[in-house]
Amino acid sequence: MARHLITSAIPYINGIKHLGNLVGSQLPADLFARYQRGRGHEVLFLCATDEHGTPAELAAAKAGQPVAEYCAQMHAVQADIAQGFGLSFDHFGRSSSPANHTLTQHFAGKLAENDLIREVSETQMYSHADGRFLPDRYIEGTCPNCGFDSARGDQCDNCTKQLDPVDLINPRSVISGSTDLEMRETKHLYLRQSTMKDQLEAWIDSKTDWPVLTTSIAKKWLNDGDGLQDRGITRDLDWGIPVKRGQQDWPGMEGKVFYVWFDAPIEYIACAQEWVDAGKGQDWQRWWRTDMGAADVTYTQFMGKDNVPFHTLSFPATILGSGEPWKLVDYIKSFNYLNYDGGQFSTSRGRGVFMDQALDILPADYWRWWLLSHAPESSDAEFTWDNFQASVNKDLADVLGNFVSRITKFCRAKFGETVPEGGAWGPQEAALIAELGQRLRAYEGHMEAMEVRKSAQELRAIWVAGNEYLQSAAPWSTFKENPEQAAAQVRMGLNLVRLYAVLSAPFIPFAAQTILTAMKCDAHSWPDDMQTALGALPVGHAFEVPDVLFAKITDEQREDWQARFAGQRS
Ligand code: B3M
Ligand code: ZN
Repeated sequence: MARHLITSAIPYINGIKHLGNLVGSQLPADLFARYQRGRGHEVLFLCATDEHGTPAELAAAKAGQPVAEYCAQMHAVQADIAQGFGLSFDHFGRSSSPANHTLTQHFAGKLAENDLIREVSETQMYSHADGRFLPDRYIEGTCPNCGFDSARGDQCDNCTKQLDPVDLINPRSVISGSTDLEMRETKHLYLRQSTMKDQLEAWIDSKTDWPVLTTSIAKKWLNDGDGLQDRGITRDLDWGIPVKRGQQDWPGMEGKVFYVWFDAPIEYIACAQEWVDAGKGQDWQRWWRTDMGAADVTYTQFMGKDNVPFHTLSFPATILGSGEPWKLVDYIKSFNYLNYDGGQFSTSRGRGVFMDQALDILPADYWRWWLLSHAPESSDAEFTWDNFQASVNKDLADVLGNFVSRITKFCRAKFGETVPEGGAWGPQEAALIAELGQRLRAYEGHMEAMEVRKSAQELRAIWVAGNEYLQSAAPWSTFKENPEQAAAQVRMGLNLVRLYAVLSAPFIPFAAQTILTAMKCDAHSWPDDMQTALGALPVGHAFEVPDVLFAKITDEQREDWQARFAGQRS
């Protein structure tokens, strides 16, 4: 039995994620976790909310709530939606947890001990009215480039020019509106990652099996100069993890917190502690410390391409720089972007389908199937309602759903709701078994390699093979001449139904469970030998015809949804 540690990039706390976010990290991570569990391996699958930084503070302010309260509430909302999508996290943690506070401070202490931290004096905008330093996004003013009057300190949303707060004309505080601002000196901690270039490069070079998307981004940042510059890891914010050196105060750092991107990946580790604290498991070090049992763990991370630099450079710099035997990632699966109906998903404009809305209109499996079978792997992908309707109706309703319903109903009509006796399998069944055996190995190969689209294609081909068999064996015709042989064909069909549930569960877990329940079968085990797997439901085994598994999407629904999600979520 192998051991798989799997993490998905942890979604920001501020708001509900759209389908593009989902398919870029959490959903493929879930696919892989479900598959590895299905194969009988030991899996620890972790995710969390990313709760610090200015976006969290601003969103809480906008909602008129204290930020801690806002985060607690949004965490519950996100956890609920994740469950609705069948995301099978062993634990869904919070980067604001006590475990992450302690661990983040611990890492900072170790980095300081190893002379990898330096203090830098900077000048930053200070607001007298607010009594605090203002991070870039807390300052607004007139854009010097286009004259837009609500340009942010880091960027103008109107002309997209990157800005520095000092560039703004008539700068004001976003918190109070006050213009009583001054540039003041403030000290920050920088991680000296530039000194670790050789070590990081050697590590990345050793990962010859990584996907091109991951390696090319890592290399670009490594060699572009900018990527490995020493990085500020502290901020003048109220909300976050207080800057400490282990458990010691850090003179000069009073009132400051760690930068969100410093503590967020550390939450991958802290989340395992939360998992233990929540009573769901024991011994988190066994997953994370190579000196405490994690040497044989395979660690895989899933994320969108914009997160790759942080996971290939900054986080490894934290881990390596600590000098302690923490587990480093073995494989990083990254994704391009999913676009929405001729443009981009937009959280700020409410353009596209968001996770809560998706579940309001259709069951999770419809989305899971479409998203995974169209995952943006080799390039960006696009969601269109036509394509969604076509692939749900064809793959799920016509191919899989129809197969299940046809064979179970036919059996009920002619033989009753038990696996019928009589006849024997011949050359046609032997050919099907051989084909399925081959396809199964191909499916496994793609799943192991995390080739999401290819896996979906192969699974679909496995469903199609059953349909073609049924079409040509035609037990409804055979039955008239030779009911015994028809019984043998039906036995094959019913066993295919069970097999499909097992093989499809990583993609469409809810439908898979419905099928297994209807087949009164709790044999989830992954097929080894195809012949044996297709004998799992013996003669006399009782089942029930399941309800319709997948209702087709009508043209009317499609048009209605297309209009509804075009923009302006309230
Ligand atoms: N929250 C960004 C994102 O959701 C960020 C990922 C953190 S992973 C440690 O895309
Ligand atoms: Zn501008």
